[in-house]
Amino acid sequence: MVVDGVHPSACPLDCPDSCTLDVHVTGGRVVAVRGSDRSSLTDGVICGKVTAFADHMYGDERLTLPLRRTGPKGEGRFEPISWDDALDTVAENLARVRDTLGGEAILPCSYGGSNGALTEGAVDARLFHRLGASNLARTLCAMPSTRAQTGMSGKMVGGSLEDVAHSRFVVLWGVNPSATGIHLVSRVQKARRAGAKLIVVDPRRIPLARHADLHLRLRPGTDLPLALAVAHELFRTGAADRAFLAEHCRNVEAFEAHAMRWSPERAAAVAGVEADDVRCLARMYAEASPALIRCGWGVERSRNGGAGTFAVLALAAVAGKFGIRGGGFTMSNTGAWQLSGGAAARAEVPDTRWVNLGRIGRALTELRDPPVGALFVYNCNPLSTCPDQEAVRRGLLRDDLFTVVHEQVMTDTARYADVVLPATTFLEHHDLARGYGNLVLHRIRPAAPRVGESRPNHEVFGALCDRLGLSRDDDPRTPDAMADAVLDADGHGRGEELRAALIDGRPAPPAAGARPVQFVDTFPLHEDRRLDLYPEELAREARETGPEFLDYRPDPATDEHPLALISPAERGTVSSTFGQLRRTEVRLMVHPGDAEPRGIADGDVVRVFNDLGEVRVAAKVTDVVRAGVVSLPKGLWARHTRSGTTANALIPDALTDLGGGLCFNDARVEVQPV
Ligand SMILES: Nc1nc2c(c(=O)[nH]1)N[C@H]1C(S)=C(S)[C@@H](COP(=O)(O)OP(=O)(O)OC[C@H]3O[C@@H](n4cnc5c(=O)[nH]c(N)nc54)[C@H](O)[C@@H]3O)O[C@H]1N2
Ligand SMILES: Nc1nc2c(c(=O)[nH]1)N[C@H]1C(S)=C(S)[C@@H](COP(=O)(O)OP(=O)(O)OC[C@H]3O[C@@H](n4cnc5c(=O)[nH]c(N)nc54)[C@H](O)[C@@H]3O)O[C@H]1N2
Ligand SMILES: [Mo]
Repeated sequence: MVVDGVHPSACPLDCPDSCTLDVHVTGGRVVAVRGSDRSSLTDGVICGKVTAFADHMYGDERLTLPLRRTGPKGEGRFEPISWDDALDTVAENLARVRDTLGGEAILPCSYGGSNGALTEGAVDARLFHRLGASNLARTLCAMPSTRAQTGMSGKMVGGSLEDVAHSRFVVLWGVNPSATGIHLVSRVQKARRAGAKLIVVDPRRIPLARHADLHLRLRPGTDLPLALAVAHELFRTGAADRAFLAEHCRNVEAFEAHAMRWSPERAAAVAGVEADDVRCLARMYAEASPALIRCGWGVERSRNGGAGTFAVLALAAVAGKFGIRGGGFTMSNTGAWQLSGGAAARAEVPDTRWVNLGRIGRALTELRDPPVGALFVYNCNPLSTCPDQEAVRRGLLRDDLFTVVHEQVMTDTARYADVVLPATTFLEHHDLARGYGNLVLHRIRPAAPRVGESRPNHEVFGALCDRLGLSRDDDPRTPDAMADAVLDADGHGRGEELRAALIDGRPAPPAAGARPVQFVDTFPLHEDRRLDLYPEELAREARETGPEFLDYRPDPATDEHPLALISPAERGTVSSTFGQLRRTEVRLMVHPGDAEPRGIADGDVVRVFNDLGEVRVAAKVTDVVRAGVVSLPKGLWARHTRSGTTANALIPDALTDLGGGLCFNDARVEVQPV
């Protein structure tokens, strides 16, 4: 029972900051969500999105009842049905598809809606694994960079975001914290006030670039040659830390050989920056301490994304920037935890085919033996967030596909469902969430009564397991039993300790501590505790997908489609989450040097197109983007453009060099006035 008052909670949305929250409830409704000071990173401050979370919970578009489709797919006409009817229909269809086409014809589709261990990979995994469904390769984000980090260090924990305030040199490389993790902004500003230099490497002038000492506005997808050229300069000028490299790294020669092929001049020509700026970055970095590289996810989403991320992070080793608070690198800190919802699933991963989520359009339209007969979407809005939007749409339109969508609001994807199930939000259900930037673990409990008849994931999947005869007596079913199962399986053996720590909404630190220093408190997880600068596993993987590891894969621009399209994160949404609340008009950013020869004036409606599709939107002529690059926000809904298509309609489903990730920042397009 949830009562009025102020309840502790935490945000499990897909964001590095994992804020600790206080939720004010009056008359059974959330009236305010505020940042708590129970955790030092949050420090009483949260973003506008979660401050306004009540608008998402209680807005007109919130789903409150189970629905059955009454019109053609995509039209969005539904009628309410009871939960019993809805669950019976879903169970019957899953059983039908399994019995006629085989378990592999069932495809789960989930990604970043909830980063919690009780809402993702838990009872859902129990259902799909026991059904013998196809396995989902969750590639939409962080795959290339995870491969790079794992190969280099086994995913060594990075520094805490709080400690950025101690840095005297901060490189923001392909990250825009003003939108995507606001607590870094105040720490960067604090460091700057204490004299730190700030470097930004981004094709756009992000808000923090206005305060930067140096801004390298590279062409998208050219981080690899740029970072190798910085390494080249460090080696050439004798600034490389040979003692650190000898003691703590392996395969230095192979990395150095690749770096020496990229003079600042050669890299500058490819990346579209000044060679002097490359040298300047190397010199300033070599001289500064503590010096930090904060790498974001803008780098990984291209043909060179895995190797590019690798080369960026390797600079900290070449320059020997570890062993000091505020130094080293930081990117994803999930390596700090060895916890997974799988411990609550109690189900083996079946030996069935793997389907790459980023190629779901292809999967729905082309897979045979068996084709996909049932699609179960939850924690995800694939029509808005996956590549090749028109292929995804063609797949969702198939008459012989049974689609169920478990959602909080009527997303673009949900409009194509046969059955829509209303989902609770994180203020209405239990979860266990670990930060991927902030080093915290939270036990989330319901802070407010459920809206309408919405239900949490574990209840829906549990009910389906029951109906399909897949439940077992010893399955953890209640949130507490599930949380205990996850914590008891902690790879660091800290189950008891974590359980005791996670009371009263207090966050718990990882085994490495809340503010670890690299090469003091945390080390590479390889057996010899060394960083590998040319890992054999990555060399093998690169060879399977193209040229050698750390060899540059050239720009795919053509005469017909000369402009690079990027689609970075926006302040008001998390991917497509909260998109229904977006009221402002969306515009395509075009550089004046690209707009003028095409006869495009500010505010004109333009067609952005390539062989895959077309988007019609108004143009914003601005030098926030560099020449040769156009930008549309990620996570748009159909309603946000004149054509009902978004950037994803222009993004091919080509895979990155490592990890089978997606090239969201590597599409090529042309733009014309309409
Ligand atoms: N408000 C908000 N917060 C979010 C999200 C959101 O959608 N909205 N998304 C969440 C998620 S899922 C993630 S993964 C993180 C992502 O967090 P970030 O890494 O900050 O996000 P992105 O916006 O993808 O990319 C960052 C920057 O990379 C730049 N960029 C594009 N291409 C390149 C390139 O080739 N090289 C370089 N160096 N830079 C490039 C873009 O211009 C952008 O400014 O944020 C999370 N937080
Ligand atoms: N063009 C372009 N596309 C991109 C990217 C890009 O840079 N450019 N970035 C990619 C990135 S970084 C990411 S992470 C992906 C994200 O892609 P998605 O995983 O599709 O993320 P969201 O758009 O946030 O959709 C998540 C949905 O889950 C729902 N949800 C939230 N909590 C729950 C829950 O507890 N239960 C259920 N059943 N549903 C819930 C939300 O309401 C929301 O509609 O998008 C990728 N797509
Ligand atoms: Mo992401």
